Amino acid sequence: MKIFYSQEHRKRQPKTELHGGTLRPPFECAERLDFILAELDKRRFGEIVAPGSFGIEPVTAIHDSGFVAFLETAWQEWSALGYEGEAIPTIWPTRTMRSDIIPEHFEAKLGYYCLANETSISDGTWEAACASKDVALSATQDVLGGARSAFGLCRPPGHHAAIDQYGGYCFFNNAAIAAQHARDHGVERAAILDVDFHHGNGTQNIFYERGDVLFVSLHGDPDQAFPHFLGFADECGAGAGKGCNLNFPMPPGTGFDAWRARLKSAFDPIRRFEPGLVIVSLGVDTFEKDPISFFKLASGDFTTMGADIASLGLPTVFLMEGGYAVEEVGINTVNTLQGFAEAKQVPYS
Ligand code: Q9C
Ligand code: ZN
Repeated sequence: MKIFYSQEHRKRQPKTELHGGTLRPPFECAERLDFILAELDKRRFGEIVAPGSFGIEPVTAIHDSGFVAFLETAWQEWSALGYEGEAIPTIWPTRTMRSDIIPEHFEAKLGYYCLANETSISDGTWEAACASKDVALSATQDVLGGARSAFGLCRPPGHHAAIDQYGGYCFFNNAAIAAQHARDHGVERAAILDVDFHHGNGTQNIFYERGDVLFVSLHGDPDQAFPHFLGFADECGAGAGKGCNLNFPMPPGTGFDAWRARLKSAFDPIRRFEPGLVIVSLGVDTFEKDPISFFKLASGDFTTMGADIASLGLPTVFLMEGGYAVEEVGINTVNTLQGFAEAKQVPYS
């Protein structure tokens, strides 16, 4: 399996995450990828490949162009304001205010284009986000070219990024950009299976009214977990997308047996959709020791998960999302990939 990876992610080194009322070093840090690379190397698993350059068009095919332009210059515009810290919004167009005016003032723009302010914008964020989508697109291209599977080692992650909003450590929605790329290159229907602990609100937002991309997400009940305001079981898609959005929220303490039962119940709808490929939003923050999540998967369960996903018998693009127990992020991620790679190949029927 080819592992697509770019050093450019290191350009994003934020110093701050707003957490519990204080600014702390971000959970989503560059070291996460060091542990994944080290584990791949230790097991001699996969072949590391540099991504190609796909330009900005695949991004604007998914995201609002004003949002993309905002991100491109956000750090420079923030720096010009002369503050000491990183860019964090303090005001939003919430329920009681107007959201139909795109503001001129940069601090207002920050709130307009942001959905959660744990995520600081820092120097190099744009460059890292651009490299991350190129990693996702390269992995997708590999599978479109006939590979059974590929892994895009994306950082920053993507699944919380909506059409015109960043947050939850995400800027560009890598999985959505990848799915659209597949659609534009001969794949009639694409499925996105999101196994990150958190609901993929951005991916849902992007494809909610589309019938050509199935979105399936297993996640912590939004009643109890970030992103809190989306990801409930009754969100099934709308218009042409009716029936093409499936949410499986689960309560605190959920272990692998219960989680796996929900995963398997999602396989029939995925098969019936007859996708040309499946994109797995691979977060390993379902791990029992994850510092910000509440599922109870053990490291060995990720191997089983990978094999289960292989049983779909579909061309598969894995894209890195979350996972914050840094010491074990490598083991859990590579377990999933290896479980997939070593599973008996079951022909699609
Ligand atoms: N104060 C991903 O896994 N904050 N994003 C949670 C902690 C945001 C997670 C609350 C979590 C975002 C890609
Ligand atoms: Zn997550």
